[in-house]
Amino acid sequence: MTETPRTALTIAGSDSGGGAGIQADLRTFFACGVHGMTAVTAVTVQNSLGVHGFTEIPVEVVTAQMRTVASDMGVDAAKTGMLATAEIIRAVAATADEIGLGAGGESAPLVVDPVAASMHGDALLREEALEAIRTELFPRATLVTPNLDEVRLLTGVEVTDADSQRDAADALLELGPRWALVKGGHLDGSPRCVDLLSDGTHRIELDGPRHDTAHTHGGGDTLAAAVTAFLAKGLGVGDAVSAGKAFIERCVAESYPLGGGIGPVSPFWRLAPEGTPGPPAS
Ligand code: PXL
Repeated sequence: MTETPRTALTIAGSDSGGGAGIQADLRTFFACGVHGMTAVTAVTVQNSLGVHGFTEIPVEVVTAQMRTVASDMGVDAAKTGMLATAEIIRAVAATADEIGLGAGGESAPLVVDPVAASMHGDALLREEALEAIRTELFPRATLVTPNLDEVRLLTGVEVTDADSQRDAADALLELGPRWALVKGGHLDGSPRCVDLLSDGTHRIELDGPRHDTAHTHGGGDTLAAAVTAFLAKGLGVGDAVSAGKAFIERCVAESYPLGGGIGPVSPFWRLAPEGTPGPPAS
């Protein structure tokens, strides 16, 4: 018998292709050494070429998953990903308060990754649900981690440079989260990827290399999940985001082609630094 590890809960959608959503979160939690638990919100039908559709899980089943793991196993940190509908968002927010997640609850940090669409541009959120993310979820978040498209949808700020990145962080913080991370990875033309983490008082610039790869499926989920894992292990937000950024950089550098479209980022390196044993895949 060994010691019980820290626990992390992801409240998110399933990606049948295994590279994003719940599947990315679980493999990241595992690679970062925490026990992963899930509240599935929706099941997508997708492969590397795109999302063919999704079905949401009945709202009472989503909240029951949250309550059931929290009451028995405990949650050291949680994250939200694809939440699909305003009804699910409202129920997740209320249940987060009830089980002690995020600012409205008592103790466990809550990372909100406001997933709106896949990399192919396929919607993962019903249109009326954006407002519920703003009003129900953001005020409860310890940290929000939108990509630049989600920043624009949520705040109207178009991030094109360092100044607008700061404006975006301020606009996100006005919606109520304790911290906002504005990622710079998608700023075209820059050889570096400078992310901005702010709580309104502290502005921390996180600088890293930008890897040119087409295979970045699940990148946002993997970063948010790694930060959640490090928060579960007891790091503060600044340290957890720095550790998460170091983790995702390597996952992007080691992403792989799979199928005919966008392949996933990969946490394999963390488990088998010398290369995965066994015969090559093809
Ligand atoms: O990467 C965002 C994301 C989150 N959750 C699910 C997804 C995707 C992207 O495709 O499918 C279920």
